[in-house]
Amino acid sequence: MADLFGQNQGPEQVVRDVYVCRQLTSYTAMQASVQSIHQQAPFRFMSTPGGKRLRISMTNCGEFGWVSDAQGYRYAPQDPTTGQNWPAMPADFIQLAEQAAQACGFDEFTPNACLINHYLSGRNLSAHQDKNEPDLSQPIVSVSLGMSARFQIHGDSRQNKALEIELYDGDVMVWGRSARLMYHGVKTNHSQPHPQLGLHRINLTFRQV
Ligand code: MD3
Ligand code: FE
Repeated sequence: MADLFGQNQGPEQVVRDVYVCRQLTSYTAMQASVQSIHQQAPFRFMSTPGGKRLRISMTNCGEFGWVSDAQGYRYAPQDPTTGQNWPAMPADFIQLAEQAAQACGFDEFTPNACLINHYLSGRNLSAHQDKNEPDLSQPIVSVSLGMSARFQIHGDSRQNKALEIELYDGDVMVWGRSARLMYHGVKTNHSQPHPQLGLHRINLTFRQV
């Protein structure tokens, strides 16, 4: 869409194959869709295969959702807490994800899974790789909403010193190709409150699975 970057500088490459598009959207713009998903499939704390409760609550929309339990990590068409299909991916989500991917040089991206994470201030996501997706030639698109957070990009080992980038409401990250399997994490302990969401952060990650 012609106006997508009209008010905006366009994508900035932070490291090879990792892009940030600042202020591409906002919680205000995405709020209705987020709330509708939350009504159908509430945020919940999933458990790791080892039985630990995750510190960040999650839900999903789209054809498949990311699920973690005693059986392991996987993408599943149904919400295990309701037995229902995950809520459909809203049109504004799809449009945002595809346009951000295209602007960063990923033309073929059509997400069919969207994992939605909810953070309270002080909750962190420890360094990990996203490798449950079958086609690693496809990027992931991440949309930050609400309070700010510090992203940590460790590269090919979680032992590496992280490159840090602060993300604010409406910032969109796209990564793929050589960066697709990089270790990454999120810290929220120094976050700035958001005018509407306060010390809450919601992150959408769009994936093709
Ligand atoms: C990988 N979520 O759900 S993606 C996840 O803020 C997850 O909730 C993050 O990691 C969150 O699996 C958003 C973060 C991300 C950002 C930059 C990267 C992953 C990256 C750069 C390279 C590789
Ligand atoms: Fe991740």
